Amino acid sequence: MIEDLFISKCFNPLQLTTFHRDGYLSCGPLLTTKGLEKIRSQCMEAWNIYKDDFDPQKTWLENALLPNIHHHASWVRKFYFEGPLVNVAEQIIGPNIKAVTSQLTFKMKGNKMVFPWHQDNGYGELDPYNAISCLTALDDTTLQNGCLWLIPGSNKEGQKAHQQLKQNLGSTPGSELKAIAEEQGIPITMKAGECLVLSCWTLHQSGPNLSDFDRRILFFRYADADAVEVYNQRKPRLGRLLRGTTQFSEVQQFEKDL
Ligand SMILES: O=C(O)CCC(=O)C(=O)O
Repeated sequence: MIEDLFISKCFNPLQLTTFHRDGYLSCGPLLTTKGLEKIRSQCMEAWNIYKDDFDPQKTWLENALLPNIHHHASWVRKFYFEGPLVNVAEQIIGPNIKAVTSQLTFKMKGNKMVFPWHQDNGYGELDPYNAISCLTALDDTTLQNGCLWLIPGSNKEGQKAHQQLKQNLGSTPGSELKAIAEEQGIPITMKAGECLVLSCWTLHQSGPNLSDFDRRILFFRYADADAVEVYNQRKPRLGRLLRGTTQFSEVQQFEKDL
């Protein structure tokens, strides 16, 4: 039963105003204890099949990222396609919604790599610019184990120039961006099962995991159903249509039977 696993969520108007002003908002817990256990265990099954132990010679992507986790874990798929975040996405983006990214970003103990300052629209620029990233903590995230840092209000500054971050996650972004970010960034700690929603323009980073505990995050991104990839000749971004309609037939069909 979905109700045993997921906790429904609806922002009030004040919360929505806060989200649009600050570029982020905590949803609080979205997974029950049972839901958290189920999702964590399915994610770990997939992780152990596809990923090795942390290796400092490997890139951040190789060590910490497992894409398309909804292909490998049925309860993650339900959470992604039918869970409480779909309503949140509709409140923020509007009536037409697609699910455009699901991945694990697991900073396991021993992983001391930072994920440098960036906007999620810096990796994969989508237009319209109202996509959201939703980070659900599968462990408590702390200052010691590499919680997220972000700059409140940075969403108001729009699209930033990123230095080939897609290929080069281990490097630092432009020095100006880094200096501003380090002065203004705040840490966001979370309890396992809680979720943080970010605007596609909110600058964020995460630090090294210096603790003896894993720091596992389940990452989803939702976008307007007609969102296009600016970096890819404005082709429609493929993602399962979750709400409303789209002008693109390939989106209508995408992962329809998953
Ligand atoms: O999981 C992390 O440490 C950072 C994740 C992140 O910033 C992202 O996926 O955009």
